[in-house]
Amino acid sequence: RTATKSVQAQVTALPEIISQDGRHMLRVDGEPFLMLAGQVNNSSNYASQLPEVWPAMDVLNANTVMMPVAWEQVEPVEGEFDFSFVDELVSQARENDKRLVLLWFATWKNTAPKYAPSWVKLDNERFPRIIHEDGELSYALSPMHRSTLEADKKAFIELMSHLKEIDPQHTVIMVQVQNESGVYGTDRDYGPEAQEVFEGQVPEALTSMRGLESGTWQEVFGDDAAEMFHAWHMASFIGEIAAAGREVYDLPMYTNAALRDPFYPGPAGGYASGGPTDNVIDIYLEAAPALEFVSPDIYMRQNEKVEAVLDLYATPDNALFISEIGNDDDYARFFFPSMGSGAIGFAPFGMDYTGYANYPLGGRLLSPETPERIEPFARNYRLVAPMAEKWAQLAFEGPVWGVAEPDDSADQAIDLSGPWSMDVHFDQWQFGMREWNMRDEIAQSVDVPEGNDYPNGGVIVAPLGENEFLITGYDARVFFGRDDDAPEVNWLIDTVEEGHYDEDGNWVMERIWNGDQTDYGLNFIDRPLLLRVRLATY
Ligand code: N0T
Repeated sequence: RTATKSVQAQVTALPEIISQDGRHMLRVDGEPFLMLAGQVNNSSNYASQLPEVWPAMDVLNANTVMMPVAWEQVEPVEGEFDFSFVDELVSQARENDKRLVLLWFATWKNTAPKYAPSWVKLDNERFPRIIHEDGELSYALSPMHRSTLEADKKAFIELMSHLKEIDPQHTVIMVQVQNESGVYGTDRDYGPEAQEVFEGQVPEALTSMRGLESGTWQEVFGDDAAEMFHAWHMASFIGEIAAAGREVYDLPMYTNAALRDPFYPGPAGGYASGGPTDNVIDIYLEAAPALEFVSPDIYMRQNEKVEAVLDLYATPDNALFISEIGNDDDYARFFFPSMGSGAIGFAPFGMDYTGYANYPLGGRLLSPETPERIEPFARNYRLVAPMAEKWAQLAFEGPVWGVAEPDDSADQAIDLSGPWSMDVHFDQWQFGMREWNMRDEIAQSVDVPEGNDYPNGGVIVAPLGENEFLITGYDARVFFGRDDDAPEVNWLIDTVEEGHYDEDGNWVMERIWNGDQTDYGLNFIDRPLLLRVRLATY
């Protein structure tokens, strides 16, 4: 179906992010599109490695593959461009029925210029590095030099012009500009050119956006001056490249963040200073209007931290895209709160068989012999893929909600009369999750569910109309109640329908749940189930 659709829509609408009432949606070929994505390992961007990519992405059930395109690979000699890898990639993606997000690894990749061509990264005169306050030379290139910006921009324009030519059907749906920018080890460039700018006035656009008085960086931002200065100039640099690329070929563009700890960030430079961390998202959006959003790369395994990150990056101004998340088992459950935060996509990192694993950031080595290491992510995509378009539409039109199994679900599983582990309020109704990891004892059992080796459950909910909800998930028992603030009335579960959406987005009922299936909560186990629940008062 995707194939037919994309053929019909050839040369029609460009992929785009649309926003309305503070919610966002990606549209591809004019239709809502949820990126059930996977990102490859860093050095998988060569034709020799592609055979190790597609099979892993198929096991993942991914509809989108995120792939680097390195500056060093497309412009090894200044002014001589080679896009043969891009051509091969795009054609193989079509054969494998995948969309692509290209990652422009250039001036900054994990803050370093390692993916810049040698003629760039070895020429410190023409492409100056950052200088620390004590005069030490940083490994990272400075954003303060036009020569660097112009060189990167020129290559990026070539890439986008080439794409426009070879990809009328929009196999490539989005482009990431740079990768985890910022700098470690210092908070800004203290070189003479940078210092001069630092001593000048903060741009009016920035002070007025933040509602601040004008003045020098030091006057306006005090202790945060260095980081704010660096963020503004990094964002302006990246934004100018994105704008130039979009001018030739207007695909949605974004840049991604090496996160700082949402609760205990510590000083800038300990985390990537000047990158799109949570404290400067607004600066990026202001200085780089050509970027649609900035995205979090999640390598935190605690529910509380991930929830905090989702809240920080899912805002009325910033569409949420999980551009990277660790591919170890226990990260998979964060798919649910991501969807519940209105994410336009989700991408575990390192999803190929090229022989590298970023454990302990992510999981252990993937190979065709270890499909069970992909399965926690694959089963989530299997669950949502049949309703992906519907979900993207619902999340665009109204509130949706999602939750992951807690870090230690054993606590939540024990006490049947105990409090709900988490709850959510929609209008006059309240939902609760309890008893994660149910397997063999489901209905009336008061036994402690056996649980799994790692937390993996989750639930998503979307209201369909008044008193009606769409619910799906895994390994969780869902309860209902009246909202504490709602008037007390008699109520019941009117109907619970199990079903699916057909190709035209119409609901197809398969059966009605009742009796034991609804008397003890709605039980989601380890198989895909989609329920439509109607609550009523009497
Ligand atoms: C990521 C990946 C790749 C809580 C690491 C993560 C990818 C880049 N960087 O495998 O290199 O290209 O975007 C940085 C994680 C920082 C540590 C956070 C500890």
